[in-house]
Amino acid sequence: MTLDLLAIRDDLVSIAKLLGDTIKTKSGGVTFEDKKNSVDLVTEVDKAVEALVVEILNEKYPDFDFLGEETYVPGVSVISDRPTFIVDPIDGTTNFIHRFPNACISLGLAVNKEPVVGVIYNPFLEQLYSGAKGLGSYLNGQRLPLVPNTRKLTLQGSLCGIEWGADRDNENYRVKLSTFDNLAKKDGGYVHGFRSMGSAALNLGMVASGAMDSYWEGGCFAWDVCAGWIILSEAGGTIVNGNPGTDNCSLTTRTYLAVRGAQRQEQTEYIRAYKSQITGDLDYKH
Ligand code: 2AM
Ligand code: CA
Ligand code: CA
Ligand code: CA
Repeated sequence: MTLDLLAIRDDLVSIAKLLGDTIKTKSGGVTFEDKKNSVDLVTEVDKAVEALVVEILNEKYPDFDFLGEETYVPGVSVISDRPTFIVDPIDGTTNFIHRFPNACISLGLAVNKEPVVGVIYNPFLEQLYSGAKGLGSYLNGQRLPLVPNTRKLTLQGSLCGIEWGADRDNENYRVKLSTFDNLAKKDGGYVHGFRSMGSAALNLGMVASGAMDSYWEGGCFAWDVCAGWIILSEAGGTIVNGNPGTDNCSLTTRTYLAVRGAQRQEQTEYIRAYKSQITGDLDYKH
């Protein structure tokens, strides 16, 4: 089956804009419930937006599979080799609840379990990231990366995206904190700083644009990374397994290290240096 990736991308852009407006409209005084614990939150808007995405995509692409955060059934939902839309209706729900304007809808398409189209839209700041395999990636129509990669990519002096995650009472969290501590210190590389913006998808967009040099995360699901993955790779960036000693990653990986576009050798060295500071495996299971 040959897919028209450009047409699919444009359809996803229309959906993202339409439902992005819905997300923005409903952002005042929204009520939320706990999902897994008191910092893993979900709102009616997350669920309603996912239902609308399913309805629109089913109509236009009845033969494609679908995987979304709010309809995911652990142990039942799997990603097949068939064309599969992989959707996070709101990425950055905590931001959405707090009205911190860094939340988005993230719409991806994977074929043979590989991301091939991605659209990420932050309706609060009107940032639209899009990308399709072999066709480049864009932020509001501007080709990514936004500036040529003339600044050398090195761990020392880099700006690193991080998130705290919703699991804060286990070994993974201690690995995260001690790794941040290492990276902040001289022998670990003296990074310029850390940024924790609260949306995995938008973090990948920022690494794609060159606004951040890297983003390391444990606990991701396919819907957190599918769209951002293709946007990043079309911008010359790369994404690998974020555990020490393991580089290959797929949409079922839970821990990632994404780095911006740069010479291949610089990327390889950055990944090696970053991983040498990680103090253990972020052992998240599906
Ligand atoms: P969400 O808003 O769709 O739930 C914020 O820390 C970022 O991490 C968001 O992209 C959030 O997605 C995602 N996230 C949620 N739970 C997580 C977890 N347990 N581990 C890692 N990331 C998580
Ligand atoms: Ca969530
Ligand atoms: Ca998410
Ligand atoms: Ca979500």
